[in-house]
Amino acid sequence: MDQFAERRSRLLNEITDGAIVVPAGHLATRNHDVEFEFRQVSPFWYLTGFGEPDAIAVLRPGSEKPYALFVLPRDPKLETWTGLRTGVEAAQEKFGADVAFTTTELDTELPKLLADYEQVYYALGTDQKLDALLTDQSVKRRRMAPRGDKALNSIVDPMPVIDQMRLIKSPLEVECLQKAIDITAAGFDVAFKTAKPSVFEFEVQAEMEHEFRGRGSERNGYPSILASGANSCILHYISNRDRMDDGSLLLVDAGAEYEMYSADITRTWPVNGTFSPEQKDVYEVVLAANEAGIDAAKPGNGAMDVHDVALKVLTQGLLDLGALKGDLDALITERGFLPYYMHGTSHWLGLDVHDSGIYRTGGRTGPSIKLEAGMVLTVEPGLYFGPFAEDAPERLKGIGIRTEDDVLITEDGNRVLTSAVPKTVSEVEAAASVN
Ligand SMILES: [Mn+2]
Repeated sequence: MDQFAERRSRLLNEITDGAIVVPAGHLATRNHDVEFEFRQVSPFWYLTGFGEPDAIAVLRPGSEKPYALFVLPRDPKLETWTGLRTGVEAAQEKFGADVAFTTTELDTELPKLLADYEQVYYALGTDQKLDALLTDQSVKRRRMAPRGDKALNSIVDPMPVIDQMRLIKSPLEVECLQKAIDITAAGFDVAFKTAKPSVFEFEVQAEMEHEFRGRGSERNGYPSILASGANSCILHYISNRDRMDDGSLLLVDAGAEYEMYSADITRTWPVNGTFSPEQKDVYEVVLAANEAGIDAAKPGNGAMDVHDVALKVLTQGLLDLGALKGDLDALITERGFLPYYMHGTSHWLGLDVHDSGIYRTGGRTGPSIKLEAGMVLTVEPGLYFGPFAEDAPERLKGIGIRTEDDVLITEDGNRVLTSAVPKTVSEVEAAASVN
C-alpha cells in the first residue's frame, strides 16, 4: 500500500489549488443480469490500489484528512451473489483512507468535502454521476456565492498530471512489468510448440493463456491476437477462429497482466517451422527495423525518433522487396509506405497496454517528448501485404509480419525486457520446429 500512498502525496504536491476527484470504473452489463468481467480503471488503481467498482477517491490539498474514499456499502444479500466488499471500515484500515463513506452518501458528503475549494480537478465525462453532481454543485455554489459560499469556479482535468506521473515507472513497477513479460514469454514458448498445420488459432491461444494463468497472471492485458495466413494483415484480428495452413505464418500479439501491469509482445513465425524465401525476406526487413528502433530508444532521443528510424528501414525494405518504387525520402514524406505500414512503431506500456502519457508537445506536428530513464515503450514495426494492398507484388500477398519488444529506457541506453523471446530467423524457426 506504500506505493499508492506515496503517489497520492506526490499528486497532492503537484496539485495544490483544488480538490482532486478520481472515480473507479463501473460494471458493464453483458446481458440481463450478467456483467462483463470487471477490471479496475488504471488511474484510480494507480492512486488507490482499490479494486472494487463504483468507488471514488477524493484528495484534498491542505486538509488534515486529505484522502477520502467512497466505497460500496456492505450488503450481505448482494455480497452473497457478487462477492465480499471492503466497506468503509476496511477502506480506512487497509487502504489508508483518512475518511471513508459509502457510495450512497455521495450526494450529501462530497459537496461538504469540496466546499472549501474553488477548483475541482476532475476529468469531465469519465463518470456520469460525478458529471451531474459537480456541475450541479457549481450552479448551487454560484447561486450562494453572494451570501458567502465559495464559488466553484472551475473543473479542471487532473489527467495530464496523473498521466505524467505514470509515464516514469518506479523500480517496483518495472519489476511487475518484467514479471508480466516473463510470464508472457513462457506462454510464447508454449505457443511456438503448439502451433502446427491444421490446428485452430484458438487452440494455440488456449494453451498459451493456460500457461499465463498457471504462472500467476489473472487476466490478459488485452485480447490475444492469433492471426495465421492473411489474418496476420488484420492489425487487431481477435476472432482467432481459423485453422492454420501448412506454409502459413502465425502472428501472435499477446500480453499477460501481472499485478495490473501488462506485457505486449508480438512474434511471427512459420507454422511448419520453416520460412518460405519470401516470408524470410519480409521477416528480415521487419527484424532490422525492430533492431534499429530499439537502438534509437535511449535518453535524449525523442519518442518519435524510434518510429522515424524504424520507418526508414521499413521503407527501404519495401523498395528492396519491389513493393515500392521511387525515392526513399520522398516515399517517407509523401507516406507512400501506408499501404504496407499503417500504424505507429511505439506506445507507452504500463498498467494499460497503451499506457497513458503524451508523445508530442505543441500539436500533431510538434516536437516529440524526450525519452527518459524509467519510461517503458514498445518497439513494434511490421509489414502487411493485406487484402487492400492491391498493388503488392503477387509473391508477397497474404504475408503480415510484426515483431514487438518492450523496452525500458535506462540512464545509459535501454534494457530490452522481452529479450528472452526468440526473435531472429534461426531462433524462431528452432522454437517453432514441429516435433
Ligand atoms: Mn503493442
